[in-house]
Amino acid sequence: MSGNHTTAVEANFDGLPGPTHTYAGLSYGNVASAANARTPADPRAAARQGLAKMRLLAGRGFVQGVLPPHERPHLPTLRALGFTGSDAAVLEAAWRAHPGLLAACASASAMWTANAATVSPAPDTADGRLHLTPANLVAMPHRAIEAAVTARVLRAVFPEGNRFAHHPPLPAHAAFGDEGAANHTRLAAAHGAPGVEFFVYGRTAFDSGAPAPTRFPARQTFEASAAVARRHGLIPARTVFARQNPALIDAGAFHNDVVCVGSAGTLFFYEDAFADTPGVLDALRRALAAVEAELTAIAVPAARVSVNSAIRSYLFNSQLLLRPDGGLLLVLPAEAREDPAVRAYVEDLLSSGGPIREALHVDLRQSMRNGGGPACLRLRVVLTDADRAAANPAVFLDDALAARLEAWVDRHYRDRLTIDDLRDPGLADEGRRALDELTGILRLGPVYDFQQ
Ligand code: SUG
Repeated sequence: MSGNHTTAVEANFDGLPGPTHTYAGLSYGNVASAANARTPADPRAAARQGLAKMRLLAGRGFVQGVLPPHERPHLPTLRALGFTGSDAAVLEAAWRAHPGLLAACASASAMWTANAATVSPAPDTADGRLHLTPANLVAMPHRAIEAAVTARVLRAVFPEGNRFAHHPPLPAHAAFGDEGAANHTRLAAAHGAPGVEFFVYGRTAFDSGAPAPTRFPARQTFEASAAVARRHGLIPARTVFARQNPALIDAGAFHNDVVCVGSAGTLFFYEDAFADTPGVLDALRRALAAVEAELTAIAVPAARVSVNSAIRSYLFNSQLLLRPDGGLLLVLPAEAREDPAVRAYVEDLLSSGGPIREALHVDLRQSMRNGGGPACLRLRVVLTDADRAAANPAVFLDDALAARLEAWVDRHYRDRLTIDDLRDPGLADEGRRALDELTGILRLGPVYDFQQ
């Protein structure tokens, strides 16, 4: 480990599933979202499962933050679409126009904070500040409406100034489609050491010759990834771009984090994750050599785990956390224990003598049924001691905050919701009351439209 680095921690900021968590089949190319479309959801259980994961990891000594749900149904979007009158009239007219339209404006999808932003920590940037770009999420209408409030929330957590630099979302066009940290991985000898930033994209907008998926959409473009790297002031020799294997996007890997996760010097991935996997590993090795770090590449062979098992079990959508003793902890969804091939692979992995030494399985079934595993629910933010001191202290989870949030969920959330319920104006009122109280608990200030 090189000596010339500051002390830093990796904080995981989990999104809290919101009171309108539903299964609306909104994400074409996300097989879980399609498979569970229109089945009833349990928003209270979704939020409790998310909080239980946060509590577990905070209890293990990992720095855990919490990010709030967004206001849903989002009446300002519905009004911008031309629906007028009282909230009840707007909701009813939107429902009649198309239930899917109302469902898109009511989705609790902001819970998947791996898509909230791309974050480049201080040791990687030219000006030594932590840079954030909220993702524009233009590929899906229900997600594109997240960016504005995400930007406000991130500013309320990381005050702009000499520690934190906020960029606006990229221009809202498919050529610059940006899905945030789900397609971004940071590798480094230690959290506080200079690192390598690894961007994975699904297609190029200005090079029609490059193979693209044929069945499902590639949400992230090279142009978006390159723009984020430029704005964040990343060092080119320590930045690697890779094209995702289009066949895997067509099999349901709608983000790179469905087939790959990395932490410290370890990259854990499906063997065919990239269009040119040997080339990607070479580029990562060279870039890591520039910061005196080494790559441990753990490729899971198709002969051990089929693509379908990988995607159904969400083996790779796990969190890879660096323990104080240098070992890595893999936080997997419970579904990974239920697939015999995946379960056997993980057992072998833990006894192989490699860097991944421990596995924890967590029940996130409510989120998983929409294609969101442990890794989707969290945004990683490497914070130096000075950054940590400058961040909003009220969003870091300890037992007291966890208990307060659990009680808040129990007070405000329903335990059953179908998309038919989304037109109930009472649900919109309940949501605003809950979020108003939450901004007080997390000391965020007025981040929602209804508070402006
Ligand atoms: O964007 N699902 C999300 C899941 C996001 C997972 N994030 C990461 N892989 N990092 C999506 O596809 C489904 C909502 C619905 O169908 O109701 C949804 O938006």
